[in-house]
Amino acid sequence: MPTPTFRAAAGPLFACLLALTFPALAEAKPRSTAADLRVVDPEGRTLADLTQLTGPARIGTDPRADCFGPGTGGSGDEVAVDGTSALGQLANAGGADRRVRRLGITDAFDFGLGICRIGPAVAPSTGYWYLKVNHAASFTGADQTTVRRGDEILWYLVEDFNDPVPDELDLRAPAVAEAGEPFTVEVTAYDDDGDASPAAGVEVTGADAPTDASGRATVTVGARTRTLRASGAAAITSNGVTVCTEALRDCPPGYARTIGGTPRADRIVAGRAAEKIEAGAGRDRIVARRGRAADLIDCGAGRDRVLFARGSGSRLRSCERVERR
Ligand SMILES: [Ca+2]
Ligand SMILES: [Ca+2]
Repeated sequence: MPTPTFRAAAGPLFACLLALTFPALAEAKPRSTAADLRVVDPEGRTLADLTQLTGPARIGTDPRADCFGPGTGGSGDEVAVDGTSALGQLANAGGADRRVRRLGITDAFDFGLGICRIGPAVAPSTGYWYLKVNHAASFTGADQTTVRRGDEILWYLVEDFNDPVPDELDLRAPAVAEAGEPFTVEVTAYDDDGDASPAAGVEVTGADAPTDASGRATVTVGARTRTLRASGAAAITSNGVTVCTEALRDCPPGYARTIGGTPRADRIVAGRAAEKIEAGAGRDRIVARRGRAADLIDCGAGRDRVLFARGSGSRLRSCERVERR
């Protein structure tokens, strides 16, 4: 039986002891920050793939979360989760993506919270939720793994801890392409340590053949938009890249990426792509003035302020104060 989300005994326990012994070394004030989040189940289904702000959360532990063995279910008590942690990010993601809203967490262990369920995917007694930060395995529990701005967080449900951990696929593709015209995409495989290599022989949505030895494939998209992913046997399905085949100004607002806020006041800065922003409750401030792509901005409850580019075609909802520049 593995310890909750931990990969080895000495490393996490040591890290845990350090954290307990030297709390002053921990980052001072928790602050909301944006990082990428992806959750993939063993069938290769993507349960979440967005940019999600971190933030403090309270999670009800679940007596049925006993994937670590009989008697390891949660107490049913609510626990406070550090906002800068991977678990804090995950708990907030449920606001923007209902597929990962339900979490099965146990507080049966002294050294950290254990995770059995994310959305519909439940760890069997032989498996565990594998957590990677910037493509490398995390050796601390999810409630102790710090998420920093721009990090790439990946959760993958390993069904059998006796099997080698699959490589993670990472897809690079353009956000716009000519309809019916072939273009090149590139797939990288990251191992458990985060070491990168070209992903040869994997499938990519819309590709005429699997990737070559350099990890490249030729893809053609006929529809207005199509989400591409790379997948392969014994590999963790890649991030999705949605390609639009029209001029950027005619592409659907928010098609390229979702950014999820927290129920508190957030400062959300959109990039150049067409982003769908779900700010959530709280007094949010949203800055979306970069690029010409149209964003889809839901400011949510609370008195929110948005600054966006004139002529971008962005669509707004529940935004009380609007400035165009
Ligand atoms: Ca918010
Ligand atoms: Ca509002």
